[in-house]
Amino acid sequence: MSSLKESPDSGRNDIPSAKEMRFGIIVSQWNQTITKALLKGALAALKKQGVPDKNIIVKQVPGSFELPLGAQLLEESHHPDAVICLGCVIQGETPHFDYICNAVSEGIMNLNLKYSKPFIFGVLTCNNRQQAVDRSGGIMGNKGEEAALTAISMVALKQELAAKK
Ligand code: DLZ
Repeated sequence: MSSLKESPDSGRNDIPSAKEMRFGIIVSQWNQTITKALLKGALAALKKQGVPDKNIIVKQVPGSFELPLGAQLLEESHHPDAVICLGCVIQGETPHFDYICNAVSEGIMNLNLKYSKPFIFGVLTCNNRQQAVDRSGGIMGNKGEEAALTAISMVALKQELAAKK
């Protein structure tokens, strides 16, 4: 990983095997140069941890605002172990940014609790395009990759705690 700053996933070597896990990825088309790079990072991380291609389904939505519904539809149609939501919202001149960020973060959090399943917030919320470039495979790492590792960790936690029920 190339991240300069410390993050929960920096230098991790405790990521559980994900060979049997199944993932949905929902990715926004807005700022798609950035979101494609996030997707690339997420797919690379899942494959590195042993997830076979057949266990990954990727679907697109028009913008980040649509991520929660897209994630819910993916959950209801495919029942993956986790859904990774990827998007990029860049601050403009109007309060649109705040409305989208608040709606998406709350929407994704609600899905976690509604389905008792990890829905990962892999959405960049940036003040400018450079910040987004830096976080999608640049000097600040790739947040898509981090989102994928977080998804694996949360699926493993759910499996571990389910076994104790
Ligand atoms: C409308 C809009 C704007 C202004 N900016 C972004 C953005 O930076 N990132 C993003 O993912 N989507 C943006 N959108 C689109 C909204 O997410 C949504 O697709 C539309 O408002 C239609 O619901």
